[in-house]
Amino acid sequence: MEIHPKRVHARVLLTSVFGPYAQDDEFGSRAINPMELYHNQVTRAQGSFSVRMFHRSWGIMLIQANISAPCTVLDFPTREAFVRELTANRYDIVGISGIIVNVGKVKEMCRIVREVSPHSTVVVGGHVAAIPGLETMIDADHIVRGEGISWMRRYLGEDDHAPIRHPAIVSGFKTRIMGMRLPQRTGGTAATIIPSVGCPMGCNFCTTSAFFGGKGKFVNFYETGDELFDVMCGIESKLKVKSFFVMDENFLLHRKRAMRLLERMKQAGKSWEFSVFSSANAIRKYTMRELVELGVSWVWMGLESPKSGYAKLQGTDIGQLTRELREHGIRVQGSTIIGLEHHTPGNIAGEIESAASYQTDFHQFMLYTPVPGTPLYQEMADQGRLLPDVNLADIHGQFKFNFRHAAISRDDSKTFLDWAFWRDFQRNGPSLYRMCQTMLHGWQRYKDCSDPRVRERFTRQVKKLVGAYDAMLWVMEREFKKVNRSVSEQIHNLRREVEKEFPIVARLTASLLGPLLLWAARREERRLASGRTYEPPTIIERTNWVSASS
Ligand code: B12
Ligand code: SF4
Repeated sequence: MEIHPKRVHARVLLTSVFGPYAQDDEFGSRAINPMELYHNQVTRAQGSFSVRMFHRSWGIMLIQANISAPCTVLDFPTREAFVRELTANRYDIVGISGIIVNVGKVKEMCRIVREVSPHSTVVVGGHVAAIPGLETMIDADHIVRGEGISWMRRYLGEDDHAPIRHPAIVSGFKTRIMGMRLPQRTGGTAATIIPSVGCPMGCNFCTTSAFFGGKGKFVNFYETGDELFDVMCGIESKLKVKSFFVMDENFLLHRKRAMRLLERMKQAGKSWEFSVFSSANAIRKYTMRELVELGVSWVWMGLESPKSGYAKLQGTDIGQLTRELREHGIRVQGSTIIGLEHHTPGNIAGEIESAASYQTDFHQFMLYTPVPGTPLYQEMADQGRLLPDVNLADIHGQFKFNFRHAAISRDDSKTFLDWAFWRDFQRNGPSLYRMCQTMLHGWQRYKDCSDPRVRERFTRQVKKLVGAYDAMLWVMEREFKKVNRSVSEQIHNLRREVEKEFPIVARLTASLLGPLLLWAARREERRLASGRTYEPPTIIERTNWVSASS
């Protein structure tokens, strides 16, 4: 492979695509695609109860941490900030990270580099690279498919097999709930850990699996539980966290690694907690006790559909699994696909109803979507079922079908998707309420647990429940009467249960903080109704920079 002539002395700029994001524009921004995970695809129908926060662009942060060249990460720039950075510093390499929906922005950024920094080598990476024929659509020198750390190390003449250094990443920032910005306390937000990329299960629609090799393949950054434990200890002491968002498509699938991590945690008395992604069959490899001891407190699980034939669901009673997890204090985020091949206008309402009946804490709904680079895309292309003229910016599963479905029209696909989000909210109440319910169950079950690490974890959680969360319940109980009176009564009962456990503190916070939150939530509803959106700030971080200026 070609190596950059300046090797590790090359000056590198790594950038995400430019904003603003939550508005329709000619570069592919879409109002329905804000840079907010939950509000984009999970709690978007929940109004002021939606959980809103931003996440950094972890791919480029990881690359930056693993090269010794002078490097700037520019996250969430505006076009002006991008031009300013390019002209203020002479960059040898400009690396642009994007996903498929952002191809229009990637194209524009390549154009800008050629115009204002013509000596720079342009490298494009991230999921946008999965678009067939991308080289004819954008003006880049290198398009990198798959894992980027090893590519960048090779390009700079560094050892691409060197151990991966994990940056200390605060998982989310500028969190906003019920119209209030939560304070960003040190250690108050989980750290992101990325043990691997890709997933060996290879479901036909899955873009993350396909991008890193597909079925049977994935790239492990940390092979063993010992390595992971050491990385987490480092991050625990840097960020003062006990909670980790484990960004690994199927963390629990690697049982040996997880169990070794647990062993080390027990030896060191670590009361950590983990938010993980996992398939149902991987969860089933563990007993509830093992999951609880490991600190799994939130699990994102693909449910797809009761009638789908995906291997990861086989032999699992999803309703029972969800109930069981929640009873053990593990919050469940389900993910259901709308518009699978067997769906019809006649059966889709029933499928949505059964998804909502699982009563997960959070529920993501996505349209069945052939995304370029996946086996499903190829299949649809071979069958001539891809719809022509669908803008790449609209192929992401939160808008309308990009293929001809046997029974459901493109316009109806959006109606069903929107209905699914609404029905889950209206039937089960705000996710914040459901989460409180799970937290209380966990605490009631484990407050006297023989393992002090587990006791400590649930005590930590319940402190939040007794404080601000109880005040939120007070507001939700009032506001939800308008949506579903019976859910409002259930919220009332939960509040009574919390107050029974903690009579003085809970009542006090609800009565002091509740009215303020109610006012803020109503103000937020008015703002949202008038079209208010939120954008992440531009962030600039430099590494190895002293040597760059000398
Ligand atoms: C965090 C996240 C977000 C964050 C945004 C973070 C950000 N600052 O951009 C939020 C929640 C806001 C978000 C939003 C959306 N997301 Co998103 N997101 C993710 C998620 C869960 C993790 C990304 C991540 O950090 N992975 C770990 C890092 C290490 O991997 P990586 O980013 O792929 O980076 C590696 C390589 O790609 C490569 N690389 C990356 N950049 C570069 C740059 C260069 C120069 C080089 C050489 C290499 C390189 O090297 C890295 C290390 O190996 C992924 C799923 C996943 N598991 O990856 C989806 C994912 C990226 N999102 C996706 C989508 C579709 C969306 C949305 C459209 C929402 C939706 N409808 O689904 C919006 C778009 C928002 C917008 N306006 O741009 C899809 C992309 C599909 C595709 N093929 O393009 C993914 C893959 C999820 C999925 N399976 O559908 N997302
Ligand atoms: S189990 Fe999940 S992450 Fe793995 S291939 Fe299937 S959809 Fe993708």
